Amino acid sequence: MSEELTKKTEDLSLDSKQESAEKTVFDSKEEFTAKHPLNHRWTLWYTKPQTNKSENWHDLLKPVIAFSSVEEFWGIYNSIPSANQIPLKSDYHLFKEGIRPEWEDEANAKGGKWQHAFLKKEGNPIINDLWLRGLLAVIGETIEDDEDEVNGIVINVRKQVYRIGIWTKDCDESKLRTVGERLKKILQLKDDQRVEFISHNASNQKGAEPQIVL
Ligand code: MGP
Repeated sequence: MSEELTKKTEDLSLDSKQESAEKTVFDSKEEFTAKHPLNHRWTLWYTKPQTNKSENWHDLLKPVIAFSSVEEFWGIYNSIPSANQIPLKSDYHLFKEGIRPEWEDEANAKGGKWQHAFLKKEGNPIINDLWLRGLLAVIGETIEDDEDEVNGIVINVRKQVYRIGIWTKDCDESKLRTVGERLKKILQLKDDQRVEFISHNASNQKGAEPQIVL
């Protein structure tokens, strides 16, 4: 029995000379340093909480770093504070390079956002995992088909909620449904939990109602 086990263990050896062993990036110096490019280059932004009333939105929002490969993404993700570690009233935004995470940017001006707010009092959402799932769906571009509708993703950390939103280029319902449906899956929402779409035009007005609810 133990001989058989030893044989099986040998067969599983990571020795790169063995035909049967699966090759990994560790087998080659060149592949070890290879980077896997993303379709787009992305910029991570951070909005810090206001510490005095004279600071406006533009003073608080800053780009942190840009990246264009899977490896750079993981390097950055693993070295920044996670979503549940950043202070209340702060946000992370991940947007295609060249698009500022603001309503005013021309790529956002005619668009809006799909979002879901996780109420903290309704339980402790696995927010770091859900945010990571959102980031991966955006940079891997699995959140949509070929529409190129998605500009970025945002998490707002607030006293009572974590809010995750996908910002889109347009408000055209036919193009947006897929993104909304996928966001619902990515955030692992139950049937009775909703994602809401609200145009940026409307989010500027207090008490505005969402245009689409899924
Ligand atoms: P918010 O953080 O998106 O909403 O916007 P929240 O969390 O519901 O707000 P809070 O009031 O409960 O904290 C908060 C405020 O930030 C808005 O009322 C605007 O003053 C400012 N703001 C937010 N965004 C996304 C923008 C933007 O794109 N452009 C500008 N100019 N201001 C913004």
